[in-house]
Amino acid sequence: MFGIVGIPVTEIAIAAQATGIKYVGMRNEQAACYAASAVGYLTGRPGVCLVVSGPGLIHALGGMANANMNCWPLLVIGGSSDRNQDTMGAFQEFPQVEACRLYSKFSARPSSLETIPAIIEKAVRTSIYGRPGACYIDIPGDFVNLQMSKSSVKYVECCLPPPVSLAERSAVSAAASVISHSRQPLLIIGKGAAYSHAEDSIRRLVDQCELPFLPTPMGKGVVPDNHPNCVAAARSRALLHADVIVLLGARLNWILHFGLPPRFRPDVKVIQVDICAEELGNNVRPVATLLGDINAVTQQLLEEFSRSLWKYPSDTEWWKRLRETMKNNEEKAQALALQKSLPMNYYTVFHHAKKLLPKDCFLVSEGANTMDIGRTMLPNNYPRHRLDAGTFGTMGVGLGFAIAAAMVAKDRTPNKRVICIEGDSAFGFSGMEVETICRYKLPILIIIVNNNGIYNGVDADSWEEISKFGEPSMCALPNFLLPNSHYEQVMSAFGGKGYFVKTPEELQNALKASLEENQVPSLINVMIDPLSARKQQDFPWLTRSNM
Ligand code: TPP
Repeated sequence: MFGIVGIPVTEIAIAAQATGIKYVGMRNEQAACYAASAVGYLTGRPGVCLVVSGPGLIHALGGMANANMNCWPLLVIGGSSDRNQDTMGAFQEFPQVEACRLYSKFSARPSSLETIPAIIEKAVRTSIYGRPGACYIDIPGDFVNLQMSKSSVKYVECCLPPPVSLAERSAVSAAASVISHSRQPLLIIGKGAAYSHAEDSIRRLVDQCELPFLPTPMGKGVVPDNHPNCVAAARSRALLHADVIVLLGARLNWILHFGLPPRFRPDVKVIQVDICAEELGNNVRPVATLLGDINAVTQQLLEEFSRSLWKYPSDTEWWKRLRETMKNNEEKAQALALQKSLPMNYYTVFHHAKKLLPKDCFLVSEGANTMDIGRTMLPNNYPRHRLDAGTFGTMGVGLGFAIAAAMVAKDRTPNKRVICIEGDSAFGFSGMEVETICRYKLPILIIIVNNNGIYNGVDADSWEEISKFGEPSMCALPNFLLPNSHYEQVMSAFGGKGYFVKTPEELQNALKASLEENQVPSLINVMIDPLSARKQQDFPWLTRSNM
């Protein structure tokens, strides 16, 4: 349970601890809600976000919206004004149940204390059944200290795990037939596949059928990025020329350019595998729809291919073109990474990080260039080990996600590191959660890739010049932030280790030092060229960031 206490929920947090629920006190409800939703993604059971009434709940709405967009389970419990003060202008009064309806699958207030267990069960069940999402429960202040006899409580057993649904057999055969007749097939692995723990079956599908695959940002690691069939380094070309695309828990939304030309062939045949019926047919009319659990449906496909023994030939023109493009793109990125000039560019920073970061770490990332370039440069080897701005493109998720990952790791894999790679703007959205990280001594390493701005910034001299023209609010571009900000001092202010680095050597040393100190949170503030950008792109639509 993550939250911020106050009237009327302090007692709920204390009671939760008394029953053995961990309570993590955060500094803003938005970050608390992001953290709770990330626990839902990582564990398949909703984390809880506990908030006070009115403004507390309103801060959490961002986290609820983000969870719904990502299809992650989440339970928000909000205190609200006493029932006999409703509509009277009570302290922090707000129509909370109504407000949460837009941001949740289920939003309700129990009618009495006795019904709380039943309503919690329904909220938990709703959050994880079907397409996962956020649920809200409203607890009026006067409930909190009400007395009742234990015998009148209607205890309810926790819901059964979500039922696993299979696709129609005819749809599976149709999909297998389309795939086996394709000349340029492509599997796209989304975070839905990660959520459904489909890693073993998808890995077998890739290996058995020798198919090229492309992960979406949080689908990375379902099959390791270093698998020879991963064509992430030729993403645009793979999307543009594939004649058959199999979507495994990935949606044809903005992240996949809606599945439409000019980014895709107009005649591309799409096979959709999804848990949600309403998702099927969005933007492109599919040739086959496989409604069901991604893991179970992938196993159905595997059975079908085991009968036919079909595999995609390894010597096709398609493979040749994909491999050439990958090699070309990797060489371009490598050339930028090895540039010696200072200040460093993005590629140099990630090149050094890649060499030193543990292979099994959680990677949390947000920012525009920082996140986009980092995604291409830093490999993921394990499923559910990448958390980022996601489907909603939300800045501010990073530290909450990192705290959630560290809390989950603490219980299950205690030595696992959480690396949180932030743009300097992105860090600003939830920077005070560094105090939370230090309070709970979480082994999180924050790396800020600092270009003094949003997308781009200016150096200190240019900032001085600009300031001479008048008020920065009138003269400075809206994306500029204060040059050379010492964000690492936020970390040292709370007892963690802070590093300010300008050269590759300083970066390497800071990385080594912070990774050695396993239990000390640290922050490396890496100054880069304020004008550093993505490498030259082959397609005009890739020259500007999407967010
Ligand atoms: N507010 C929210 C909540 N989400 C957003 N996506 C934005 C604003 C718009 N936005 C997109 S990326 C970004 C912002 C503010 C920050 C990019 O700058 P930075 O984090 O420094 O990364 P950089 O691109 O400079 O590496």
